[in-house]
Amino acid sequence: MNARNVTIATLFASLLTAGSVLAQQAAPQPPAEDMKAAIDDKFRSLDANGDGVISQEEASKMKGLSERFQAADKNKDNKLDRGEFATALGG
Ligand SMILES: [Ca+2]
Ligand SMILES: [Ca+2]
Repeated sequence: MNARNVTIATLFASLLTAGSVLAQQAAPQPPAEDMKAAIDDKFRSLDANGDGVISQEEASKMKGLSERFQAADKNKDNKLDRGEFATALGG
């Protein structure tokens, strides 16, 4: 290995180290899968009658959801499906 290759190898190693430090700093955000699972859990716990949608009455059980219900109900059927519910939670 000549001097130039050693320099490149050293530079590359330091880049890898810098990259892993950046990855660690980005870690505090919960992984998307955890967020999705949390929304699923909340959706199931709110869906008292198990019909797969959140009615206005069911939405009233969760603090702050009633206020966002109309905006989140994109298809205006007065129910929140799983996707609309995720939108209401900002997820
Ligand atoms: Ca329901
Ligand atoms: Ca709807």
